[in-house]
Amino acid sequence: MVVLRKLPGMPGWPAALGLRLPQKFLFLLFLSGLLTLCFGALFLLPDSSRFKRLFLPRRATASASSSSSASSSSASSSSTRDTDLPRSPPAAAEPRHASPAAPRRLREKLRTAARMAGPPARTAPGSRQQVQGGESRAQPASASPPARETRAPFRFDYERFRRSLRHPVRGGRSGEDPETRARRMKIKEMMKFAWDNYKQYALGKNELRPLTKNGHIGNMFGGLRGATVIDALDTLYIMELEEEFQEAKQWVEKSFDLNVNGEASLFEVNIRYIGGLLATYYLTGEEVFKSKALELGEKLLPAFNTPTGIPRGVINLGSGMSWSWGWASAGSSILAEFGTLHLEFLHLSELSGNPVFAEKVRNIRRVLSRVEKPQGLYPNFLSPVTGSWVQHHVSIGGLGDSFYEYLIKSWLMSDKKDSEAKKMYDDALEAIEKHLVKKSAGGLTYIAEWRGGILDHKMGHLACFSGGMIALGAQHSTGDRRQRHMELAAEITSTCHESYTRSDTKLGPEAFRFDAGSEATATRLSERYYILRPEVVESYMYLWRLTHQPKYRHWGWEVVQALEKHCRVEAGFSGIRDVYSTTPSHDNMQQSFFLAETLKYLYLLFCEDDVLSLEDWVFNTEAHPLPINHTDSKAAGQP
Ligand code: DMJ
Repeated sequence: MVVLRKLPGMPGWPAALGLRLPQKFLFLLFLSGLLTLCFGALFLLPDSSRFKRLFLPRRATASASSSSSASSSSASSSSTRDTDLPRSPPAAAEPRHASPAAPRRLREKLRTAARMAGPPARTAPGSRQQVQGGESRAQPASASPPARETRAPFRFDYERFRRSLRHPVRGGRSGEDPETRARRMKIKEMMKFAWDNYKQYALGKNELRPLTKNGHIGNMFGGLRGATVIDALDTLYIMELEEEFQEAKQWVEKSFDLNVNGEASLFEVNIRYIGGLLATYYLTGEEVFKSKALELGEKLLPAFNTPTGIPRGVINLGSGMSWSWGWASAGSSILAEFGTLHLEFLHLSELSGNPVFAEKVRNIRRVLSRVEKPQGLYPNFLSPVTGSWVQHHVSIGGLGDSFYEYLIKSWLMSDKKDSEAKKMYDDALEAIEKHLVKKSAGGLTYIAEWRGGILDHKMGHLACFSGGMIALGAQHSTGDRRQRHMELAAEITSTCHESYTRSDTKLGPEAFRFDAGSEATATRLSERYYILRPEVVESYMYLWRLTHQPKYRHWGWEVVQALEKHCRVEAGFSGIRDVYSTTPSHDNMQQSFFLAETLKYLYLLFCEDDVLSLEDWVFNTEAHPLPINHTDSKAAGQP
């Protein structure tokens, strides 16, 4: 040892002290004991200590700290650490935090500290959650096993997933006619224009204000920024806008901050941010998208701590506090919100190995399948406290819409294994057909809204997604039922097309009515606006893919021309205030879903069917593609 070596010309320390042999021996014994103690004490120093980092290998430092302080790891929650979840035990039985060099008593101490700290940080959000009215039941935020140190880290096998796809994600591109190609290229140009202007004037804000050339933040995303970046990612990728995709990716890597403290819509954060990140991860395999999605998913968990497990609509992403929308009757939760989590949450569990996300949405399913449905219909407001309906308003448009969509898509995404979802979808559609589907005097089929048994003969623009959904579901029925549903899907889509063609701008209003002599037109001033919504072109895309009738491409092209004429402005695309007036009155907002959905569905309408094939993908309600779980290829362990 360096300190005891005799230097030339100098007596050694013990000799200099004039010690005899037995004394020298005792001195050496004392010195080595002292050194061992000092080394052991390193383990008790905080992570930040320079000494600790200097003397201990990195791995031992991290693991010791993660087990000895659950609260500190939750505060700095790194997604990869929290979600590299253990599934099976590792070969070595020794806990990872116990360095072989540490003395036994010290190791005991560390074990005790780890036990007292409890389960890993994943469960922490639930524990600091507070709920309005203090009615939260003691519901663990995580049901996964706490003994992380005895299990191997979970890794999602991305390569295997890619081999399970039946088509290349961006398609094969063979033998298309020049007109289709030119139209697709035009839509790609629109996407580039929308992105470039967002990037130039609003990068890092949630949306672009194209008239005033600045950014909009809004209050839906709880302090999160870059809604347009996240919503645009997979569209840029699919359209092969490589440079623009890299710009968006770089923003996510460098500037996308999840440590925010604000009130967010659980639904919007899920469909736009988590959906967009998950889809981009599956398309590209880039870890950053996965880890951000998982980290954000964890932040949403406290919203589920209610007596029924039905989440509340609003959550503070910093504190975990959650509450219901002020406008929702009697503190209720909204069907289209808590019913539109299933697809994303199953994928969060699939990618993390953490069952907590899947458990949350399975519980929602359980509550919904048990509650009594008036005439077989699902009202839009449910109490998260009692689990019963708060008022009887039923709609396949706003407040209800994507709940139905997620039932049929859950079944498809499960490779047709989730038969409960299929049955709930079939039963709901049957009740809708029986009570809500109507024909106007002029012969247009529409889906009315229902208010405690009384029909409101109105269809919202949002309800126009249902043509595509019903066509998609019909593919898996047989005989009469299949034909009836395909006809219904085509008729609804045609009615929605009418709502566009009957306006002066050839764009459709927010809501249209079938009463007092009106047929597919808005009768109220407040319903005349168009905010770049996708639902009508979404149905064109599905019906094109499922029937190949050219009219759907014609109708899609009409929309492209109308958008160019009435919504394109110098610095992006803007919604308009009145679809019945050709004198432009722009709303100065380029919605993020215009890039996520409207332009993506238009583009796909002019693509070959193998681009994001319906055999491999389901689209979440924000048009972010999530893969179908091909169970046959998994079982066989092959592509
Ligand atoms: C999108 O954010 C989603 O489609 C959602 O389901 C409801 N509608 C908007 C676009 O209109």
